[in-house]
Amino acid sequence: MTRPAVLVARAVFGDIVDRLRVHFDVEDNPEDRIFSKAELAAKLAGKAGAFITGSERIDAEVLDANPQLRAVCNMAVGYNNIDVDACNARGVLATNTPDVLTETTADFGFALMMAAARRLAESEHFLRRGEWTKWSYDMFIGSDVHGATLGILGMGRIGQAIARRGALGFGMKVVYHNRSRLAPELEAPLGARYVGKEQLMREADHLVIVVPYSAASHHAVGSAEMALMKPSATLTNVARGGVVDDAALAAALRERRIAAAALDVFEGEPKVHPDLLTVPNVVLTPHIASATVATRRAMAGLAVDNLIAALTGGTPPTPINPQVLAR
Ligand code: 8YV
Repeated sequence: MTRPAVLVARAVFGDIVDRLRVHFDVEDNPEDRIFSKAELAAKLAGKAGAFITGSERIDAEVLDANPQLRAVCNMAVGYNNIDVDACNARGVLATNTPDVLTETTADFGFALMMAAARRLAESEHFLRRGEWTKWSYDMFIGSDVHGATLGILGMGRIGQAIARRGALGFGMKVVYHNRSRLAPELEAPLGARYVGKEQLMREADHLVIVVPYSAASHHAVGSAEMALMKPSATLTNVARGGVVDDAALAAALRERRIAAAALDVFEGEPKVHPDLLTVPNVVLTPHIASATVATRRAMAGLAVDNLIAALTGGTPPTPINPQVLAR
């Protein structure tokens, strides 16, 4: 019997890819080229499944070019790179990697928020430029994190983990906005208060955005929302580029309509809006919130578990569209 073939679309831990070789003929990409859409469709020819990351877009065209494809397994919790409706229509299973990155991503979101509040990157750049010649009372004066109001947009697993850090570790008051309100037993230990989006913008000293990207969340935070924020407030985005209007944010930062921002994700990344590169009061990191050895290995391992189960008659642990399995 011939073994199913799978594509591993990006370079990833060799020992974890080796687990696929036990079951499948694996075409991998150790040189880590980013495939164009046409190349991706061509690479998928003859493949029953694919290990993908956020840089591979799986849409109707790619699926139609590959009617043999049965599973696409994303090494990411966010899956806006996958057209799930198109997968459903063609019976293709899609999987993601929830849970394993929650705490790591929350650590980084909290670190970014603190860096923005306390002007960490801006002051470090100043020091490296050799501009530190004397102490002064207001040099890189910022705002407190402890005791401040933490505003969370998107109170899913990662939002709740950031709220836990703020409430339990830093004595922060937590306000949040989400599609739906949390159960009282989840709100209570955090002292978390559900508010409308506008109120969230008005009340937050430190706004952290953790909402998944979709057509509905495109530019959920734009100039109108920023206009409601306190001039002393900070904005942190660890969700997806496109949830924040980056051009509007750069303008708000330049004009000091808000105090500072920290971004791990960008519209059209790895390109970064040029205006963000020239405003000093923003911390910029290259989409690394989940980047610890343990977590990236856990994410890769879970994507591999999903792919093996999907193609060997097992039960994939974290399907996005489990209804496909029932067919
Ligand atoms: C990934 C992420 O590193 O999981 C997600 O949704 O944004 C990151 O953890 C990235 O998407 C690579 O696939």
